[in-house]
Amino acid sequence: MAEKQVLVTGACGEIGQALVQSLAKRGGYRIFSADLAPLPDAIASLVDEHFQGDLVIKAKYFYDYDFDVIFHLAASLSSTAEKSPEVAHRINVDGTMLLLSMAAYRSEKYEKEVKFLFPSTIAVYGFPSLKEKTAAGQIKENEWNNPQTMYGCTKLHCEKLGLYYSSFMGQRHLDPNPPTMLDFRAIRFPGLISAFTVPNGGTSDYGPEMLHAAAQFKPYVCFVREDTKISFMAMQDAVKSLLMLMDAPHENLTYPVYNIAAFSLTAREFSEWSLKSFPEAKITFEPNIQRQGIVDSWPEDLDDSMARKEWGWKPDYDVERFFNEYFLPEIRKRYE
Ligand code: AKB
Repeated sequence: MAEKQVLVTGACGEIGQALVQSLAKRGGYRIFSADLAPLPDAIASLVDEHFQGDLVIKAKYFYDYDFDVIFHLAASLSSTAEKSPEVAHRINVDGTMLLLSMAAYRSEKYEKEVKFLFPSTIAVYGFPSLKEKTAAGQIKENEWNNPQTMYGCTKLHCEKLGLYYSSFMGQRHLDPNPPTMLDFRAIRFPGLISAFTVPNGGTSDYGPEMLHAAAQFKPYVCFVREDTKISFMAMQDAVKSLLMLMDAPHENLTYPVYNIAAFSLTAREFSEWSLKSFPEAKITFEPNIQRQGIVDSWPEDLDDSMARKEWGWKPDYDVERFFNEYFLPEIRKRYE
């Protein structure tokens, strides 16, 4: 069977590196990548061609390529985006628009299915206060879509653009013989944790930062309150979900934007797990008002029943398995 051509933007980021490794392990793909940075050693040999530079400028080159699948991971994350909202808008929205219109054009012109996988986020949700957040508990995809960050606004907007290009452009859904269109699918990710990479620029970063610091016996000052609670997931589960959604039959997907969830933890519980595993760890809490505000607007937990029902989603790692079978053994090896 011919190899599928896959483009991964943001390939040097945390999800990007883990995804490229999983695609290479699966086999059957020619992998193209794009990122501002050069490819790290961990994935350099797995990629056929790397486009290094600003995606908004590079996107025009992709018209000459025949991608079957695009994983558009490049984005400015929540904390970085609050520092320069206009720059984040350019990266997150302009970059996505250019890729979507390229993929839609190629789909239609060559009557070919192009799958477009988009990582969205819990930042598309927004609660006016902690009272509503705590009362809401697990929330569904269509609830509380009131983002309070530039990152959340741009991700929610891009979800809608993806739906426009895949379903409605030119009102073609009304056409009795609609032309082939790109196939847009999105997952709203919780905070992700990898034992191999450390996050940068996000606000859920306190979880993984604390654990990586504890494993190196470095003191860690946590930038949110101890009672802060949001949803988290192992990086392997995040990558698994992207591959599962890529493989899911189109007709099973009623609305292609899905929550997924694995476990929900407070910052205090993170510190307890850290201290249990690394008793010398030194963790203190000094909330930063802006970053605290961001996570206070995000849900404590997500209802992922649509993903479970429509494409069989189920995480491999609950909190116990995450720590005992993945994170702690790997992190000990890494920092030993
Ligand atoms: C962030 O903190 O910005 C991201 C996210 C939750 O989408 N990790």
